[in-house]
This record gives sequence, structure tokens and C-alpha cells, in this order.
Amino acid sequence: MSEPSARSAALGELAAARAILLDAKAPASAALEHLRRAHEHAGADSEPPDATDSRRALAAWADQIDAGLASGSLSPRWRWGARAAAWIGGLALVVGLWRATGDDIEPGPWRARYYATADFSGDHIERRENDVNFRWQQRRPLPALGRDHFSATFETCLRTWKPRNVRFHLVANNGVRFSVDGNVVVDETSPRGVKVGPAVELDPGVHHLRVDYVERKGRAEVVLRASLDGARPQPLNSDRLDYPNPGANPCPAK
Ligand SMILES: [Ca+2]
Repeated sequence: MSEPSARSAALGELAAARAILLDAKAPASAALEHLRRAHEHAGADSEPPDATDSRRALAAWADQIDAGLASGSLSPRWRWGARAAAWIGGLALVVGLWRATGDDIEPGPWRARYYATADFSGDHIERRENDVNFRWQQRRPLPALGRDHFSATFETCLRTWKPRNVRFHLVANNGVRFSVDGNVVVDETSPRGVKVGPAVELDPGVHHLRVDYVERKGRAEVVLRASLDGARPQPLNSDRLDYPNPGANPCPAK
């Protein structure tokens, strides 16, 4: 792995760890695997804490790894970006304050909720994601979840300025339901290969997109692509997406 991508991987792991540490419902130990990977990517000169179930000890270790990443050989611009990126996961979860900093690093426009059950029941872990493009295969999506039997919802708001004809393409193992403005356009309990939804006509405005994904056993993946006006299917450009509001009206008109 090149140095920039190792750093970027370390920052991603740090952000994931901090998000878990800030989530009162998530066990602190769930952050440990992320921190171990961050430590490895960063080549950090620090020791894991003895108490790996202590939120405070793990947060201190995250700070050490972060400090290592942001020191010495890094350029001032990178150092600033590194700190901002490492904190984004946590900040976005708590207050979204970072938006006021004018930063050019955007937190993801998708609201993801991960459940340790295959039917969206029980507590969930909420994260911001940049895209629905996950090929976990046999790995856990998060340390707090198993390799099998989990579920997740992904929601965002798609802005269109002109009428759009869109076909959504989904790859999912195992089950997926996809809806636009509450209308289910793909509903497959066990799709094989790419599932292409019917053409959807979108009026100019804001549209709520939602993916409900279930992993039962074996390999796990969920990928969303969209073909706009007959173009080849691509990931949705995050410039077109807004993070949904809480409550019953996630994507109010502008
Ligand atoms: Ca599976």
C-alpha cells in the first residue's frame, strides 16, 4: 500500500473507531479492531491500552495514533486535513459542527443504520457513508456485527434540477429492497447478479432513496448504481445527495 493510501486507510479506521466510541449504545470494545487496523496502517509508535474495554483508554490510544499521523513528516496541509478527517466520524454523529469550518472534506450523504440481526430489529449503529458500495464478502461490516445475520438501511436525498429518467441497479447478497419516495422499485429476497429496477421518472426536486439490506449467510455485498437518462450505470455523485433529516420527512423540498 502506498503511503498516502495507508494514511487514508488509517484515518478511515480512526474515524470509524471514534464514531463507535461516541455511540453510547455501541460497546467500546467494538472500536478496538478499527484502532488496531489504524495502528497498523499508520505504523504508529504507540502501544494498545491494557483495558481494551475502556472508552477512555481507547480514545486516548486513538489520540496517540492520530498524533503520530499528524506529526513530523506530514505537510501542514496534510496535517490539518488528517486531523479534520480523523474527527469527522465523531463530529458528524454528535453535532455536524464541522460544516461550519468550511472544510472541503464532506462527510457522507448516506445515513446508514446497521443491525446485528437479519430483520432490522434491536439496537442499531448509525454511521454516515459516502456511497452504497460494499463488498464485505466474508468479513464483518463493523466489529460489533457478525459475519452473517445482519441488516442495514441506507438513506439519502437525491436532488434533481430537471426531469430525470433513472434506472437503479442493485447487487445484493442476500436480500434487498429499494424504494424511491416510499415506492418500492426493487424487492428481492435472494437476487443473483445485478437486479435492474424499472425506469423511474423523477420530477425536479428532492427524492428520498432508501436501501434495506439483509445478510443471512456466507458472502455479503450490497451495491447501488444508477443509470441517468440512459447513461451507463454509475455510483450516485455525492454532489447530488443530501444527508436526510431525522423524523418522518427525511427529504423536505428545498
Ligand atoms: Ca450472504
